[in-house]
Amino acid sequence: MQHFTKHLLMGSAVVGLSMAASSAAFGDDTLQDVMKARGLTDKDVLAAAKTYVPTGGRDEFLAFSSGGQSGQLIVYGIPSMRILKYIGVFTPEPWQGYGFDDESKAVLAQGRIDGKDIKFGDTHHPAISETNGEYDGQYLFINDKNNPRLAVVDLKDFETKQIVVNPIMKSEHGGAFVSTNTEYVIEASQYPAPFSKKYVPLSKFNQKYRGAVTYWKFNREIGRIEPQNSFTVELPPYSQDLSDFGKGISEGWSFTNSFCTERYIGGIESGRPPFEAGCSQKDTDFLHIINWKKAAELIAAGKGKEVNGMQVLMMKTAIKEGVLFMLPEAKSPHGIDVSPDGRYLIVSGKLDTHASVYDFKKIKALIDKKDFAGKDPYGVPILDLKKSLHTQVEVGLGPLHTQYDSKPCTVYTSIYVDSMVTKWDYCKGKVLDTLHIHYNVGHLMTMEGDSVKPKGKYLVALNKLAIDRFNPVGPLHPQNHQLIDISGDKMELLYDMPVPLGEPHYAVAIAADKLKPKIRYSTGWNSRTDEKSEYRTRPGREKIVKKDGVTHVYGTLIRSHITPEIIEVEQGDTVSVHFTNVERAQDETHGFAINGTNVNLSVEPGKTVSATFVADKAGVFPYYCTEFCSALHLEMQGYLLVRPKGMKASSGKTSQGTVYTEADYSKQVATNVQTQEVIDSVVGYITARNFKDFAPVVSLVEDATDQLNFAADAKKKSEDYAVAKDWQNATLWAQQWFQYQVKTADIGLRAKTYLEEHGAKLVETKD
Ligand code: K7E
Ligand code: CUA
Repeated sequence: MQHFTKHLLMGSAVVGLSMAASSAAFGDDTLQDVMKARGLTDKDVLAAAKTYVPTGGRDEFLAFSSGGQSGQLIVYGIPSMRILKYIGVFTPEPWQGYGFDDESKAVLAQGRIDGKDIKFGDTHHPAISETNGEYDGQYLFINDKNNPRLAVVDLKDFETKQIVVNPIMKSEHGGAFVSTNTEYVIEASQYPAPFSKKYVPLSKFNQKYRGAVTYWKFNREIGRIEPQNSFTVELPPYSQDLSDFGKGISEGWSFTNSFCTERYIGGIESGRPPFEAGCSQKDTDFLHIINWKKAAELIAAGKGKEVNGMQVLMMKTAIKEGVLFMLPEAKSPHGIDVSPDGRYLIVSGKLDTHASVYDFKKIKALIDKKDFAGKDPYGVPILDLKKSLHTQVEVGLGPLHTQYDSKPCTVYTSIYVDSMVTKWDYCKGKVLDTLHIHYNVGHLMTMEGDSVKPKGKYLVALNKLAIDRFNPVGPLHPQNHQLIDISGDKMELLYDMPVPLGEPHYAVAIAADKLKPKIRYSTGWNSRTDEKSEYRTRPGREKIVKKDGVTHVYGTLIRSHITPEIIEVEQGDTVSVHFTNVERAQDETHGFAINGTNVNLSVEPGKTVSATFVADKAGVFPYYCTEFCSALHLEMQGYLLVRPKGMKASSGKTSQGTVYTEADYSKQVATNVQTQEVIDSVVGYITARNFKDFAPVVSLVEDATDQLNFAADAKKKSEDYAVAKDWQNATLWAQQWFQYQVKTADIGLRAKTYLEEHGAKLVETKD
């Protein structure tokens, strides 16, 4: 024990020594030696230096990448490409307890479709909330293509707060994209289907199948989508694809492209040429141009029709009121990307070699003059392609997505078939540079590239195939995100990052300093509803109560114990455990898992989470904390005892462990007195410095003070027992007193280290 305390005190000194030793060994190698030994070129070393973030350092940007079929989000830093977090969105994520505690289960349950739990999500496009067209770092939205759903993630704690289900679509690809002040989040359907849930034969495709684009109303005050204030515009049964909102001069408009405007229906099994052949007969498909501001007004004026609880502006009304227009675009387009000033729309046809730049000024003039080239089969006015174009540029074979640089007129387009990125000037219409990519690039991402003020600097190519880029790990390969330096005239490839979590279609990156996530929750917080939990519990107020047939356990978690330590119920009881993490220290998450029950909680400081289950089997079920939270983490344990139905609770004595004597008591007290000296010296160090200037240290000090109060409490108990000569209890409480001291010392040392590393200054003492 004494040794342990000393070790705690020495902690920082020991680390210091070993670092000195290893840097000496490191120092024997010159950079040249290392380059030679590892076969690195000057270019490699330069790339390494550009991406390396020294230990303890921070990245300049954070990227939020779709986790594809995993239904999750991946958060990583740029330029280091270090993965920081996965965020559970449409699927359970055990580490975060997402989908295991009652609070987050309620979020996932919002994503049920017709009462059915959907166990995966096909996430494609994340979008960060915007204020005046700039990323504001408050919220993030992401879509599920397979089951048309949209999720809201709050960037205050990087947690999923809401899932909404689109009630009329059967698939959805053109989301999520936000309007310039995040009034709406757009979601466009992909594969045409009837709005109803009924069977409709394919022979009725043209009449009964439809596309749609939904504008989900976002209420920033409460951080939630309001389905009752959202609406949809009905579209022809084309396969609508990606979308984007207008801004600047195109503010109030949105754009959605489409493929298979042939409305071709395959059927290889019955001898018909397949979809892929029939869906690319025409040379052009249609960009849908929608005046969403006007559509919103029409809905507000009662011109919508309710379909499955959703307000829909039917095509007929949309055409009559001048809300919907079509613009031809080169064969099988994919991305539509609006320029930062909102004037230009860049679209590329996957089966073409060109990127087309449309000029919204020209489009708007044609619409205002009602200068149309024709109508589609549903009566939607079609604008003239040539009259709307600014320019077309040959960028390569299979162009997909375009991203904007901070440099004027500069864009990057992913070229799928040629496996390259083309940098080009969309004002002058000329190619500036190309870079070979490994392999088959999908989306590209520049820093804050979808905003009105792209930040340039880096480009990430989100590649579909990794093939031979990494150590082989079986037939299923990771995806590859390639980091490219775009600060100079030539693009430079810097780094390959394997992404082992579904196909990450798209990602968005934001300047890291715009994000201000919280360090801990205010105590007793339900993070999923963003309010105080009705089950919050203060230390000392833990209890087990039976109410309406449910045994509620109101517990707390703090280093290093779970209160209560024993939960006894009767077989068949419904048990609802509620745990509040009462820690104030940063990063002191506790887990809580019970054997055989699927109960698995992650309880971050301040959070209250619950798990409700039926104790259907009699037996003994240990529970414990799943996060290595302190030296006595393994002792953070307890038992759930489930008595067979009808059996009386046992009143027998429990095992007390070792039998203690007065000598044991005195020995423990001596250890505690020495430990206290250690604590006092750490406290002395901290209080002699301007620790109040460091918020994290202030929390640690508060936390340590709590622990010291607990220690004082245990000390008092041990002394009372000693007076009564009950050496058993006196020694056990003296040991508990020591446990609290150890925690105090642990926190104290963390505070001391923080002060040392952040240049705290000595303050004048008044005595
Ligand atoms: Cu091109 Cu869904 Cu945006 Cu995949 S999508 S790449
Ligand atoms: Cu708490 Cu381990």
